[in-house]
Amino acid sequence: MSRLVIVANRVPDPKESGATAGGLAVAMKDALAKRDSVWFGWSGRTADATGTEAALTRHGTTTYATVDLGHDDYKHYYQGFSNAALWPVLHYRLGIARFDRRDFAGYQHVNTAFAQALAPLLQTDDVVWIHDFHLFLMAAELRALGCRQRIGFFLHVPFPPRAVFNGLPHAEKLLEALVAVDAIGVQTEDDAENLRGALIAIGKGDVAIRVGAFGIGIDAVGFAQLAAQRVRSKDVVRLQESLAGRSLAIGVDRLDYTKGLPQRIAGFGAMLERFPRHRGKITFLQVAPVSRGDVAQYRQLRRELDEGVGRINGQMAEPDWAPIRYITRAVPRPTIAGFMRVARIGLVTPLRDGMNLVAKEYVAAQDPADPGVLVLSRFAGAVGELDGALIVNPLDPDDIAEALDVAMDMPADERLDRWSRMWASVKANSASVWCRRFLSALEGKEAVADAGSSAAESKPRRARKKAA
Ligand code: ADQ
Repeated sequence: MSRLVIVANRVPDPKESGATAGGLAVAMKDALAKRDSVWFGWSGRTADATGTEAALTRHGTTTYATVDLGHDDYKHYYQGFSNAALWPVLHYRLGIARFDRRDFAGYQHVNTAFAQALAPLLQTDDVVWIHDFHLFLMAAELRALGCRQRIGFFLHVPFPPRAVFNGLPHAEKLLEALVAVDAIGVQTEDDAENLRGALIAIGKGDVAIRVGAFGIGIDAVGFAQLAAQRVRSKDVVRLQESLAGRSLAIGVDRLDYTKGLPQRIAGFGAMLERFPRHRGKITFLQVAPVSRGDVAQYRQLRRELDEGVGRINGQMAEPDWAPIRYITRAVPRPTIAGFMRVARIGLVTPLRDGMNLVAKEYVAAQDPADPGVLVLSRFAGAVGELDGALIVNPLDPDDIAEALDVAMDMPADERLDRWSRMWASVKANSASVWCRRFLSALEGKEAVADAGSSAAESKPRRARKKAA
């Protein structure tokens, strides 16, 4: 079997595996275990200049190949173009994006340097899978160095309509670089349509047909087991005792302006205002560790949340009850799984999200005998797979308030019915299924449009309709 070469901005810590690891490392676990592989990317450290020669360490069947980022590149490629320009634009937030030509130059420089460091490590029949928005240009840079391997690109975040994306200076350069990619994956059919539209508009219809929707999943069974085990752990028992019989609502996010946190806090406050019978009956725990704290928009968000939480707690709290508990420290993943299991309500209300794995993790964490209710944003990619959730507009605190009221009163049989549908879907679209589907398209075993998850899901649905 050919080697799999994964390229991502960050390389995971090889010591963190299985249930404790997060995100991409979990999603790639099966594929990595089965074949010889290389994981290439930034070491997480900065140096005087970005390295063009990777440091190698081997763990099991995987070689971890990392380069340091130069201080200037950290500023322009990472903080600048990736996080302050591309991230907001891809999340439909053109208005808060910040552009600087030096940032784009840094972005180009790092994509080139990464290609230079990776090219000498590649073998003829390797399959290269590049991840996410930091590395739009890298496939083209590899081709320029003569690399002929099959190259895939997966975008974990949304792709907005063309009119929004084109507001980004150099938008066309990013699209043109995708000519070098054999299979392009995005999370949902909407993202795929948007990206195809943008490519067709610049005369790249031949590239547009390489775009497919591959919704990412989680290690559903693994996360369910983790939650079931951790429910008896000291931290979870302590949390439960502190609730003194009250219901728990939980939110778990990186502290990011795409996650809709101020609106969620306002929605919780509106629920207590409009439905006062729930006062003193529910506690909302929001875990939101600071991320990208050195980017200006993130510092402002933090202040806004501190104020919002303070205001609601100040107005509503009783001597023996505070409505909101808000933690900006990191909480270990197994503990989060246990917290999710005891939470009657999972609040997942991003303003825009590629997929949102927290929604799926909340479903997986539930006790099948007494599952909780998921309140989910209509703008999360996960909404297409989780039709048992209470779907809300995350921009409307009153809509969130009404969903919370419904969730608080939902009878057990309805909770079970909604959860069972969602659990079946989360299990069926697991991380390993996602990985297999994308690799099957990338390795040319299936056309991209057929291998995509949305295509795979809609086929049986159409068939069922016909039979009926
Ligand atoms: P993220 O924006 O990071 O990911 P998400 O998918 O929700 O968003 O979470 C990734 C992981 O981080 C989850 O496994 C979650 O449990 C963990 N996590 C988040 N907050 C945490 C916290 N407070 N404490 C501990 N763990 C926490 C990007 C895209 C998403 C897309 C994913 C995967 O923005 O849309 O779903 O990639 O493709």
